[in-house]
Amino acid sequence: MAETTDLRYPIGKHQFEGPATFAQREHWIGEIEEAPARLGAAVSGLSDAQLDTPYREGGWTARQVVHHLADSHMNAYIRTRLALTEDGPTIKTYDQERWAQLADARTAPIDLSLNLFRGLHARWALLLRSLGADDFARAVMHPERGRMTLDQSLALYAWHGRHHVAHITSLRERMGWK
Ligand code: NI
Repeated sequence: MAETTDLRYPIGKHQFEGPATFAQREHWIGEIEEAPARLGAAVSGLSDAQLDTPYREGGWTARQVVHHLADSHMNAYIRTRLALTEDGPTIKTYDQERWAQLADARTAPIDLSLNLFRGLHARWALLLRSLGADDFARAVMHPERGRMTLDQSLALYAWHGRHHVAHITSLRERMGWK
């Protein structure tokens, strides 16, 4: 299926090897800062029935997407802190599909994760803004992806936020929800 019509990748796939320039980092940190407001706008006014609609056939519901963003970015934030305070630590992966099937991820009010996401991103951006170029070269060892620098992680999670927000905004558009 062509990328432009693949509902799983509304903004395309992500690829970045790094290292980043100062301007790229500034741009991505800005996206980390803006992500909670974008997510809030994407779900604004949706009913419970709309939130429980899968964004594609067989995909997560909009509600699961919101909770997934909080879960995923909490892991990423902790990995950022591990990279900064330990020497290339090996990180723990998690089964995101199974996390998304746990009861709270399927049914909890989205405000819980919207609030979590807002506080998390505010702290994450504050930390990222305090770092120098050397810090962005620090890394964790991912059991499947190998060495991942903070530059790569920043690029990935800036993309990841926009990627999932686009799942919800494209669902809204296709369904004609105002
Ligand atoms: Ni994701």
